[in-house]
Amino acid sequence: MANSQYEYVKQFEQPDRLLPNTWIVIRIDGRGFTKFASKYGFEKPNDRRALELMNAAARAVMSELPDITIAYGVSDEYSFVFHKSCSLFDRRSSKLVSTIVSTFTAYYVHFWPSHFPNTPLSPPLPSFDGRAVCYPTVQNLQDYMSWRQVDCHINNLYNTTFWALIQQGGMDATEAEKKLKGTLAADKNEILFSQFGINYNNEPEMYKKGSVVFRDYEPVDPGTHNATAEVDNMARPVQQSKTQAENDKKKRAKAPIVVEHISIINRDFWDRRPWLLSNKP
Ligand code: DGT
Ligand code: MG
Ligand code: MG
Ligand code: MG
Ligand code: MG
Repeated sequence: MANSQYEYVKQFEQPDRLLPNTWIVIRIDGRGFTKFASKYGFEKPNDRRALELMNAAARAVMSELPDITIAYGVSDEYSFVFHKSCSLFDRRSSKLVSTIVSTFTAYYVHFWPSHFPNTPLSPPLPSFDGRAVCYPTVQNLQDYMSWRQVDCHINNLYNTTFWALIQQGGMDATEAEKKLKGTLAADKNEILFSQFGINYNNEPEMYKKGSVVFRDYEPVDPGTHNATAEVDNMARPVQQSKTQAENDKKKRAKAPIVVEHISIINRDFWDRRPWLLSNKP
């Protein structure tokens, strides 16, 4: 761009680089989805079509942005995690957040007709807000993910019981709310079972656990990796590690992106998939 007398305005731009070496979580959330859900007749408390549409949009975002390690979705929200070593867009917050939000929204609208074939979208169209938060340790990141999944469980148990009282028990919203006031999880399980014959454990996993999206990818086995590196170190150490990194990158780019409805609170999830949090993404 040529210099001009106007160029000084550039100095007004504020830097917004996110703290280096921290896990970046970008959470997006549907704007006014209470109204949106009722406009399109989403089933209560869970609409499978709507949740699968969210998952399809999240998968598309992940395939466009290979820097995303894992994502977790529930209700009208999705959290996308960037590895702590990520340098995409120089870690500029507004650029990362706006890219995720607009890519997600575009795919949500794009995939709408395949999930709601009989209900065309009309204005006001769906939109999402977004924010970025940095977590300095793996423990903090795992606690963040656990927080969202616990929230999913608490809300789903409440909503499942609330709507059973209304849809099957004939209560109105005020009566159902009153009935549930001060109840613990065990009480809600008991109401569901004794009054409606519903065993909460048998409810769909997507409703109880939310959706976890990740690359089902296994880097070169560390054992083999090291052994090969040792032999090759003498001859051409730089090329070897470069090739391995390249191969890993290719493998990663090709890895299928899966959506599962499993516990991420349980350490086992992370232990079984060390590549998700490894130091060399
Ligand atoms: P916001 O985020 O401040 O703009 O406002 P809302 O209305 O989006 O509120 P939020 O995000 O706290 O809550 C999500 C709303 O979306 C909540 O009212 C329930 C609705 N929602 C999400 N998924 C479903 C679904 O599968 N079925 C139904 N019926 N509603 C859903
Ligand atoms: Mg909100
Ligand atoms: Mg919302
Ligand atoms: Mg929400
Ligand atoms: Mg541009």
